[in-house]
Amino acid sequence: MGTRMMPVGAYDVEAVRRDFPILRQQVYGKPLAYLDNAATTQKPQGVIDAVSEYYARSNANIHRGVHFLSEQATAAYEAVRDKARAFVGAADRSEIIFLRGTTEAVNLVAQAYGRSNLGPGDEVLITTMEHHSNIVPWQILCEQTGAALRVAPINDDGEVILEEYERLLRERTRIVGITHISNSLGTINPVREMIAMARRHGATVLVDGAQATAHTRVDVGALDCDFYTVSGHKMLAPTGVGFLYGRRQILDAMPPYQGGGDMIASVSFEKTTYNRLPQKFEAGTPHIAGVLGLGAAIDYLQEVGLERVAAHEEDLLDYATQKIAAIPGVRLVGTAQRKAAIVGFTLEQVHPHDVGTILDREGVAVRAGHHCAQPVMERFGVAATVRASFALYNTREEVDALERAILKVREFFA
Ligand code: C6P
Repeated sequence: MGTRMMPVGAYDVEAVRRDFPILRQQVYGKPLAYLDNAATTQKPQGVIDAVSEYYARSNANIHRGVHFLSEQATAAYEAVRDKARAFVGAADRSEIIFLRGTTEAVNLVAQAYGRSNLGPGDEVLITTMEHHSNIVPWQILCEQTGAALRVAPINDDGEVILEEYERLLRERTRIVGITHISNSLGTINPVREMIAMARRHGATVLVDGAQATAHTRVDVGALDCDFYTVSGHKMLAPTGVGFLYGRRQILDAMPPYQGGGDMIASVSFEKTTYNRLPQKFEAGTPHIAGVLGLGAAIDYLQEVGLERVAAHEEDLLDYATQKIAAIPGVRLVGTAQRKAAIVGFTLEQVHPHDVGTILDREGVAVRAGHHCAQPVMERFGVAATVRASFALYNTREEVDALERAILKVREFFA
């Protein structure tokens, strides 16, 4: 599948870039510097090929047909479940539920686990830095059950204040939802420590891994979390696919999330019984092509090596932080000690959307806005930020292009 030619040893970013056809283009006559990876990453040729080969050669529905193509598609789909299990260090393949991504995963847990386990007086604890996907499903759950939502505050660097977090863990805390890496601040949370604290208080813990899996190695066994969510499109895979890891005993005891085909053992008008894990939570025809693309993305990340990716991105983060912070009028938003390669900032006197638009004309793609984390914006007293977010194929030259473009914005508004 892969067409990579990267030598073992040195990190050859140019070789990585060659695997991503979209990066070869120019926009507005300028080389594209794609720095919006927290929104979605680009896809290597191996992922694109996995999707198109499925449609060209083995398209069929899975788990249903007795014919050759269906058996092939089923085997390929289930093989990705094994890859995903190993990728996040889960103990059992039935703990991997293929879904649309993190949003669907959190909603599944809130509805299927939360509604049957929470009642009036119970509490759900999250943090100020959560993405709306890890806020709103819990608010809906609280409205439905009479439970209350509690929020652990963050400090001026964008780090969770651990003493406050621990103080908010109480006897009635049933669920804790925390992000592994903040999409707006870049903070890498001390999730292992936070999970251990929550478990000491008997809470069930969900970790939002949307921003983590393309940048750092994840081991759900070592983390000891109950749920971990993955968005495929943020880790080189197609959009519309991801998965939920769930601890087996908890998933087994949970009622289904959605009803339909594939999630049943038998159906009659008198009584329907449900399928085993993981099919119990995979109602209807899934995104088969997407899952195959996800398998190719996992292969690609494993081949390049997440430790090497992390080291490369750390270098980019240091370089970019130094360059951007030195520009007069820049205020960094998110200065945690442990950070992923995400740099959020504002520029004095210029609206972030204007910054984003001018950067775009220079070929530099960033995101400007609230990043679906409005409580973070409120905490820092800004309406929006500009966010540059890096991935394994970005270069120091692209950071230089970003710096030049920000300086142009300053000149333009001076
Ligand atoms: N953040 C961003 O530009 P989905 O859309 O379901 O794959 O993931 C939602 C989500 C959940 N948690 C975190 C920490 C996220 O960053 C995201 C998606 C994108 O930052 C789009 S808003």
